[in-house]
Amino acid sequence: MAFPQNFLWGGATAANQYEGGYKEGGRGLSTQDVRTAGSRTKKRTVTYTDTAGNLKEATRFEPMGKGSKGIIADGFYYPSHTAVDFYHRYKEDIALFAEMGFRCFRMSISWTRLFPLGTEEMPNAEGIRFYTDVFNELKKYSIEPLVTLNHFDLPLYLANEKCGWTDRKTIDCFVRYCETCFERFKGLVKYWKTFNEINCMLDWNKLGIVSDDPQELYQALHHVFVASALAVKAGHRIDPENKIGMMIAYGAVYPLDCHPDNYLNYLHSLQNIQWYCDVQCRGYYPAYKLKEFERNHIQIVMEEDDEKILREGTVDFIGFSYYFSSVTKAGMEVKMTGDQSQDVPNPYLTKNDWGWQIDPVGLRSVLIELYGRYQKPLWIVENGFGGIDTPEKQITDGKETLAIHDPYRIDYLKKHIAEMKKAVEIDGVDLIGYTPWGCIDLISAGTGEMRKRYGFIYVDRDDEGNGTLNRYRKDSFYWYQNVIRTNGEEL
Ligand code: BGP
Repeated sequence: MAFPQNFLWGGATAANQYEGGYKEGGRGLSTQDVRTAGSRTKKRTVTYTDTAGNLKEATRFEPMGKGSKGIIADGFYYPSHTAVDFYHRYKEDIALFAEMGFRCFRMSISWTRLFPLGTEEMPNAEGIRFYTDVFNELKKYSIEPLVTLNHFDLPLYLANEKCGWTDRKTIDCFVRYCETCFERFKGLVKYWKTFNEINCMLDWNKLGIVSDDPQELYQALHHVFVASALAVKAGHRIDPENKIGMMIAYGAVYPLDCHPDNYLNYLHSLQNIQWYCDVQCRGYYPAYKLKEFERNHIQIVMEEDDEKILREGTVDFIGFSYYFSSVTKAGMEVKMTGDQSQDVPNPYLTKNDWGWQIDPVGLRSVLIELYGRYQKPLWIVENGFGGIDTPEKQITDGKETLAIHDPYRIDYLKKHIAEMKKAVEIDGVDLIGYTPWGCIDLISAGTGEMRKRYGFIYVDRDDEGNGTLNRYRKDSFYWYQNVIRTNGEEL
């Protein structure tokens, strides 16, 4: 058998795209709650007021300017508010995950459900109760939770009033929140990740930053690194059983051809992604990044203990998302922004409807690359096929239901799992888990749409927020159930 007996098969979600209940149970607003819906051709925006009180919109990388405040405005649709309503339907969903045979379930905790403003000393009791109930429900079916402590959502209050991660004090707020999670959910949760896709955080939604000045962006990110390391240390102290990982968006990258300049650029593109792992796995900024800071006159202000904290707070495993690969050529920089359409097409690959180049072999290459470089256990915490499903009405046992035939999704996952298998069996990679993204249909992070579906479970909801929210098993549901049952032997 290629995969170890205890291999963690499961699926992945995130609170801001799945949970909903945005004003219930004492929850506070987050930066994701002021993000509108978009599409492949129309970018999502943040609605905010400028210092003169004018209502404005900004896309992800447009700096909003000092004094701007994210707000919910009339006439806009904000998909995170209801999302697909895990808040009220978690029992039904977890039962479906159990039916598929999940051994693990990746979810995130909404920071503002526990600390509505982010600055409180004590957590919101209702929030603690909600997650305790969810973890107990998972326990009932022996499903291990894998919890992301921060999946792109920052308390709106911290963003609006404290400039988010630009302010070093946000570190204390985050660490307090993490310590609360480690203490309150001790014995219920063992696997954690600090920040989702840390290499995709350089914008207002994640950092609460209103400028695009690299000096400010990197300083804010430095605070995130320190906060993550402190959280790792706290997690280990509170429960030595805890395994705490980092998380990065990591696609395969190729040089256009064997021209030496293209190869060199490819190496630099890799560094552009790897330096995040270097900091979180090795515990220090790599020399090539420090040189880059120096060239660009960026000076990271560090407090006396920061270097020590980074060294002591290295992670136990690497979690990464893998969806596509990219091609790089001299003069071009590859950024893992998550919603990029690949600028240089790869003639050997096909694309999905959102322009993402499908590359199962690239997943094996990435597993070899990451394991070779860091020798830490790896976990594919996101992977999957975002596509349009066409449900068909059918009558089963006299009741009308929906059938969803999704051979394209099965094909994508089958090919990726086959490559994972080779990485484990042939290349000796220590792979501990696989949690495909959006195991149940949810809101797309990049576009805010519902139509970009990843799930094994179909959710009746459209891009404007209409639909019953009822759940239906897709063909891929039964296929994945058999993959788990045979521990990946039958694909
Ligand atoms: C990653 C995020 C997820 C998820 C996924 C798919 O970047 O961690 O939150 O949504 O990408 O992206 P999208 O939803 O844009 O298809």
